[in-house]
This record gives sequence, structure tokens and C-alpha cells, in this order.
Amino acid sequence: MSNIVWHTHAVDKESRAEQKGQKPLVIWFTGLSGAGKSTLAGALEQALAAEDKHTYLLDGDNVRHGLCGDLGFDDAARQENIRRVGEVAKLMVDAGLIVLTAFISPFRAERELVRNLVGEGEFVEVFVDAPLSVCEERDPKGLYKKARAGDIRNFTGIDSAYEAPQQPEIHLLNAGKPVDALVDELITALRLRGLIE
Ligand code: PPS
Repeated sequence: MSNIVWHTHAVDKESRAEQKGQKPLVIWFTGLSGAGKSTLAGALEQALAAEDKHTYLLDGDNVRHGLCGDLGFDDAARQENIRRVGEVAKLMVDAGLIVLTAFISPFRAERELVRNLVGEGEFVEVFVDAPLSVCEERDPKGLYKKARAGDIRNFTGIDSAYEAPQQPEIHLLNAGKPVDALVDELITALRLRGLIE
């Protein structure tokens, strides 16, 4: 980037994290529409907040009302969506927060891009794995029905690809287990990795 110089400030990432008394982190939920990303991320955030952790949840549907309100669902728009969210998540980690994100984030390349941007050790990929048939059966927003009818184009799992993570840090099977049990699984996995106390 020409003519733009990075400024280093006296209050830095380490001092902000120390002030908060927590390890900043991005917990990146990925999975099909209706797999349970937002529900699980919300429940985990509640559990972390109850332990006085300072968190922020970036949720796909909400972010698309503002920051990414200009983006649709073709491949290029999804790539840009995830790029922007990755940059915001990185800023929030810099601010000392535990960031939870709930985006389909269907493409491996963009998830890797965010992993590299945030940095290994501060990025945890959580694959919320629910079979397409289960998501379609749940269809909480009626979107699968519309996609099957041809009223929505580029719908993930129907006529747009979902590239499942090959080596996520955490792989949650979400087909019937209660949310509380899955949140316990998540917290145990995060503790085992030394990412939360
Ligand atoms: S992406 O792929 O990461 O950019 O998508 P994301 O920002 O997470 O937005 C997904 C939510 O948008 C709704 N929606 C669609 N999803 C997939 N494909 C198409 N074409 C589409 N159109 C609208 C849908 O409610 C998704 O929410 P979730 O919570 O995942 O069901």
C-alpha cells in the first residue's frame, strides 16, 4: 500500500488483553444454514459472559443488515462478506475481546484467510455439522423450501457449494443433542486447548 504508514501506539494488544484478564480469541462457527451456528454461538457467549468474559458475537444475519448490507450471495459476495468479518474480528481481538462468529463461511479459502489474518493460536474453527437433510427438515426460516422452489438462487447446499472443514479444531455433530450438552462440549474443548481458563 503506497503512501500509508502503519502507526504503532503506546497502548497495545497485550496491555489491553492484560487489562481484561482474558486471552483474546476468535471462535469461528461454520456450517450450513439451519445447522445451529447462531444458537450455539449465542449459548456459548452466554456461558462465557456468566464467567465475566468480555465477548462479542458477530452474526451473519445481523452483519448483513449493516456492514455487509450491500452484499448478496454469489461466490464473490460471500468471499467479500467473510473478508470484512475477518478484518472486524481481528480488530476486536486486538481490542482484547473473545469474538464469536456465526457465518456459513462456505469456502475453505476464506476461512483460511481469516485464520492467517487473526493468527494461529487465536483462531478456533468450530464445524457445526448437521446433515443437509436435517437442516432442510428444520428449515427455521423457510429458506430451503424457497430454494427448492427456485425462488432463491445460490442457496448453500442446494445450488451453492459448502466446503466442510477438513481439520477444524472442534467438530460438533448437531443432530439431536441438546444445546446445553453441546455448549459443555465446546467449553471442555476450549479449556483442553488452554484457550479459556
Ligand atoms: S455467507 O455464506 O457466510 O456469506 O453467509 P452468511 O453471511 O452467514 O448469511 C447466511 C444467512 O443468510 C440467509 N440467506 C442465505 N443463506 C445461504 N444462501 C443463500 N442464498 C441465502 N439467502 C439468505 C440465511 O438466513 C443464512 O442464515 P443462517 O443463520 O446461516 O441460516
